[in-house]
Amino acid sequence: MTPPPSPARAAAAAPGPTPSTFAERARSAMGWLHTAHFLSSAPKLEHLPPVGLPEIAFVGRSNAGKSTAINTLTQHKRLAFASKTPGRTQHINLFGVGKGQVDDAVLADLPGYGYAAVPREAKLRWQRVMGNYLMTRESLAGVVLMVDPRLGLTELDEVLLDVIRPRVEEGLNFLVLLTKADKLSRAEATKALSIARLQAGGGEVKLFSALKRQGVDDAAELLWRWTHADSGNAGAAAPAA
Ligand SMILES: Nc1nc2c(ncn2[C@@H]2O[C@H](COP(=O)(O)OP(=O)(O)OP(=O)(O)O)[C@@H](O)[C@H]2O)c(=O)[nH]1
Ligand SMILES: [Mg+2]
Repeated sequence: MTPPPSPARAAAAAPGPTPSTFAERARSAMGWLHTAHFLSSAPKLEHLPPVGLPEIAFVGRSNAGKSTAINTLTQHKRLAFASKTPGRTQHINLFGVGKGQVDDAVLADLPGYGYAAVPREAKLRWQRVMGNYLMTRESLAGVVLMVDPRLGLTELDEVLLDVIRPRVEEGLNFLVLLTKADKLSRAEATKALSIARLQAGGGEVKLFSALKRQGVDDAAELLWRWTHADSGNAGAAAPAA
C-alpha cells in the first residue's frame, strides 16, 4: 500500500491561492528561489547525479556573472562562488529548489568559458564537457546564457548557441541575460538589447543587474514558469510565498 504523503510533501503539492498580478507572481517566485540549497558538485558530466527534476543551467563566458546571478536570484550571499578572478567556478554545481523541503527544480552553475589563462587542453576538455551536458542532460528545462553586453556575444557564445539550437527548436527554454546592466547608459542598454536580440536569433533577451537588482523579478518569474510547465499553472502563477 502506498503510504500517505508526508505533511511537507502535501503542503508543497497544495496549489494554494493563485497570485494574479505580475508583482505577486514574482514575489512568490522569489520566495520559491530563496529555498535554494547546495545539492552536489561534479568536475565531469559522468559524475553528475541524474536528479530527475527540471534543471536550469546558467552558462556563459567566465566572469559574466553567472554565480552572482544565482546568489541574487536565490537571495543568498554565498550559495554559488562568485569572484573577481575569472575561472572561479571549476565544477558543475547543482542547487535544489522547492517549498516545504521538497525540491521541485534544480539550478546548475556551470564553469565559464573563454578565460584566456586556462591551458588549451583544459579549455578543450571543458568545452566537450559542457557541449555534452547541454546536448544530453535529459532533465534540462532551460538555459540562461549570461552575456556581458560590453563584450557582446563572443565566438564561444555563438558555438554554444549552435549546440543548443536543435534543443531550443524542440522546445527547450532559452533566455539571454545581459549582465552588469548597471555599467551601461540607457542608450547603450537599448543598443545592446537590439544587437543581442538579432544575434540570439529571436530568442528572449533581457537586461540584468545584480548590483541594481534590475531584471531580477522577471528572471525569477520566468524560471518558475519554466520548471512548472506540467503543474497546470504554466504561465499563470507561482505557489504562494
Ligand atoms: N557591476 C556589476 N558587477 C557584477 C554583476 N554581476 C557580477 N558582477 C561581478 O562580476 C565578477 C564575476 O562574477 P561571477 O558571478 O563570479 O562570474 P561567473 O560568470 O560565475 O564567472 P566564472 O565562475 O569564472 O565562470 C564579480 O566581481 C562580480 O561581483 C552586476 O550585476 N554588476
Ligand atoms: Mg561562477
